[in-house]
Amino acid sequence: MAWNAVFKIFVASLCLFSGSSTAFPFSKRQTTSLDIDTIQKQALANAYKVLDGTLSDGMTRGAGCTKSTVAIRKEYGDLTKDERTEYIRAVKCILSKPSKLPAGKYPGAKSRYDDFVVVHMNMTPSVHGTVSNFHRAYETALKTECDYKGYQPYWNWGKYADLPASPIFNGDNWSMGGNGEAVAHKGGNIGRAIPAGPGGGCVKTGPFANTTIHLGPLSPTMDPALKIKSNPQRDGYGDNPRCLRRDVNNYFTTQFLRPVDLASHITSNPTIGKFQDTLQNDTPQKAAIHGAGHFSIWGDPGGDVYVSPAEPVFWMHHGQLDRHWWMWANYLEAEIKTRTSQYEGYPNSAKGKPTDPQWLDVTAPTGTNGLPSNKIFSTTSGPFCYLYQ
Ligand SMILES: *[C@@H]1O[C@H](CO)[C@@H](O)[C@H](O)[C@H]1NC(C)=O
Ligand SMILES: *[C@@H]1O[C@H](CO)[C@@H](O)[C@H](O)[C@H]1NC(C)=O
Ligand SMILES: [Cu+2]
Repeated sequence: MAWNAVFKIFVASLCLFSGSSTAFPFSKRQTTSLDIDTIQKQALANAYKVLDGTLSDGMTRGAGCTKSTVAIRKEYGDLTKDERTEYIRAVKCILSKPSKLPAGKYPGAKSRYDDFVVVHMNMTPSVHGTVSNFHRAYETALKTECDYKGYQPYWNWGKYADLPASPIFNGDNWSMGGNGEAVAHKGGNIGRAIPAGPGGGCVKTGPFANTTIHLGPLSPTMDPALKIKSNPQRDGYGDNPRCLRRDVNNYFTTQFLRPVDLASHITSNPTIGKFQDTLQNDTPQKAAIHGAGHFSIWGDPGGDVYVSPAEPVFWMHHGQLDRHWWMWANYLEAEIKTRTSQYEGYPNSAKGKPTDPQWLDVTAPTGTNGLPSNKIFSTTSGPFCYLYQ
């Protein structure tokens, strides 16, 4: 499968929100001069108005989600060291719990964490109407199965032009582990040629040093000269123990994920269809945001469209995709109602319906497997009650 086609499914919460190409009466009034911090502030202010009932997003919500109870998801670098330590503990806890998948069916599923990887590998080819709840289900597992007290942090792509030196990847005790060791390797072609980054080897520093990956690879993108072992099964579900590799690089953060790129993507794509397409599809001039985030981490399994959730930072990237969509849907008061209710599935696949169920198999939080898509449009309705700061 081609990279661009396959990568569409990665947009977790976002994948769903594609479609309607109705012309927007407000598009002329939009300005590209808003910066991303202002967009975030406006979105949050509007979201609070929705919660206190002075603005409607068209969703019904129970009395339980209010200004005083709403969870605030934070950027990883904005967490205190104690909060980061608690998040790292919870991720390691999920990594250490037993799988809930049928024994023997997926030999590489060695842990509860791997359940999420298998569910993602299963849903990758089927694209629309499947993934939207995925990173939220992971957050729920951290909380309910590992007693995590915080919320899913996100990685603000625009914040770190020097990504290997960021609090996420700097390799200190409060990071998500360092870059892969520097090894000689070639770049790759992922629809566009990209140069090799400064890593490429195994992660040897920080809390996720020496992490073992079991599933995949299924769609490897690293230099074949690195001789990353093939999976014993063609479907990638066999047990293939190998090190977590990264090639964290600044190729994308310095060209395509700058604050100005993020702000311009939000302000210049007023319809959901354009917003979704431009998020997913590279042009000769620009690498699209979604893949750009994945390939800023790259490595194995980070650069493998099927197996990438086995990279522990996957969830922060998808948290940020959710936030990016949330900002787009909320920053203009007059658009909230329209933008929060749009659903069509993927531009290049059959159109979805708002009632399409969301199947997350053994990773679904209790009582939510098969939830209709229209129950997850707002981050403060249905089973959700969170905002972004
Ligand atoms: C980081 O963690 C390691 C292993 O737990 C420990 O030995 C080291 O002292 C810690 N470093 C700092 C700066 O806390
Ligand atoms: C990782 O494994 C290497 C051996 O390959 C070992 O020297 C190192 O201490 C290990 N690091 C951690 C943090 O476990
Ligand atoms: Cu993705």
